[in-house]
Amino acid sequence: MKILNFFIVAFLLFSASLKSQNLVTNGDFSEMNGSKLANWSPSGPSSKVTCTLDESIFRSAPRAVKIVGDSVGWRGWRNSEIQVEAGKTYNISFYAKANSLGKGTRIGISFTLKNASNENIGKPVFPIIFNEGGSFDWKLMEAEYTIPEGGAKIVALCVRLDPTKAATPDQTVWYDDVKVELKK
Ligand SMILES: [Ca+2]
Repeated sequence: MKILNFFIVAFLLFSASLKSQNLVTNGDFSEMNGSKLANWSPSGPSSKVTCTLDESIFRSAPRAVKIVGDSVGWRGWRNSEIQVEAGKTYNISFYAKANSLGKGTRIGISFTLKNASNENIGKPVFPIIFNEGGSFDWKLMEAEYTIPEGGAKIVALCVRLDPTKAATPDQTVWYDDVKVELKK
């Protein structure tokens, strides 16, 4: 029986090692650092778009992030840097829920790529953009992205709300379970 238990444990460890690791620290928004969200901070130029935490609406307990805005100018929640390897492909994903998004308002994720010398490579990348407006319940959005030559880290990974002029008041997006995983 002991030998059988050993094989079961060994198999479980092996299975766990096959799963991709989420490179986004605190991607499920579960960890706090005092009164602030660990590893994430509000970011962006708009003073009329607000970033808050929501502990009543979430996909995974105990919370999700919420962004509300009705004016032009984006704002979002920004993560700290992620080490990546040039030439490798990564799966980028998150769950989003939305209320009353105006026509043309963009939600999604953006980041900047840097090389090992901390210099930007190209322009900011928008691997996932949704701009069809409306309201919807938790929905998985995902994309693959291959790191170009010289790329060493992803910085300013940001889940965001970019309202347009035609936006409706109180348009809201929630994000949860943000992941960047090496594609196997
Ligand atoms: Ca969560």
